[in-house]
Amino acid sequence: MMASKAPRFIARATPKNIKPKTLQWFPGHMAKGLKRMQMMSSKIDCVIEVHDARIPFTSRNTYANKAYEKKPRILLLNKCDLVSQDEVNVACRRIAVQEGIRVIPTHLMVKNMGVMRSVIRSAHEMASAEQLTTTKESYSLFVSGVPNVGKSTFINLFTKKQDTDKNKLKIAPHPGVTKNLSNKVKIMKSPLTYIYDTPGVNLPRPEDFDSVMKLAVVGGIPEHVTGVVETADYALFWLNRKKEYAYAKQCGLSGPSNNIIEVLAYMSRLYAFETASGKPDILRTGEKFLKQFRKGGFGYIMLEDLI
Ligand SMILES: Nc1nc2c(ncn2[C@@H]2O[C@H](COP(=O)(O)OP(=O)(O)OP(=O)(O)O)[C@@H](O)[C@H]2O)c(=O)[nH]1
Ligand SMILES: [Mg+2]
Repeated sequence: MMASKAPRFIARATPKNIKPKTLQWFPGHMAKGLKRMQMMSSKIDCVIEVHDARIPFTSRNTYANKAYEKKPRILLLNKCDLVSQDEVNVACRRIAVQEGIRVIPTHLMVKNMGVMRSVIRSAHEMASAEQLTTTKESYSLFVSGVPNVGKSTFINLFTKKQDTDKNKLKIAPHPGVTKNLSNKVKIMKSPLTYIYDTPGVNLPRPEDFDSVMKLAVVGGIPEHVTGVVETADYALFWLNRKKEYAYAKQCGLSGPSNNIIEVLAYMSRLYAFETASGKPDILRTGEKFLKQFRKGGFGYIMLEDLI
């Protein structure tokens, strides 16, 4: 007798399974930060934009870019450790060709000062070319980008080991940590180079569903804004779309699923996450699911169709 084959899994075609709570997150500090960036812009020689490699096109905030649109820019595609090298290469090439800017893939959890100094040297070159000069006495740079991409982490790499925590910028794995434009930080003696940290700025209005949900999945918008289960559902959509099914086993399922409630119910059993009434604690499990996703626990995936 022939063994019956397991039915082939078909990933759902639409990401919009569950409606997000809201698509808007633009706290007051972002509007203030943007205004200050606009005011400071004339003093800046070059902008170092930091982006999340998992959403290389979405995290390009054209709205914030308007604050310094005439300035030369370098783009760091950060958190490359969470995406496949092939996808990073394609995304870097595509952005460089489409926008005519230099794109550098980075992984800032590893302190590679050679790469960091080459970023700053590129900023010097671009600023000098823009201002038609060969040397400048000093340079001032901005680091900018959407929340939680690693802007403050980048600057801290230049501060000395012996610096106390007081001198370091605050870093945390959630968005909205830097709330104000920082004082200038000296990062190079020769040529004298200063950099300013800036608050991560999102879109002031929900421009489109996918952009907001992608930002929420990678931690650029707090998941309580879009909804924990709703955000986890969007992450599940991309896991299935990219055929990354490791989550199924890790959540205690026998195979992939298009249903986030089913996935979280199984996962909650594994972790014994229950409500006081003994039901699966879907909310707490949803947070755990997102945490796992964000650290690459279910696979390293880019939330973009590159082909
Ligand atoms: N996996 C990984 N994590 C990173 C990398 N760079 C930074 N992080 C982490 O990302 C989180 C956010 O870093 P921050 O430097 O606070 O990000 P930010 O852009 O300044 O965030 P806001 O101030 O909220 O806008 C922290 O937990 C960092 O440790 C990276 O290359 N890879
Ligand atoms: Mg910061």
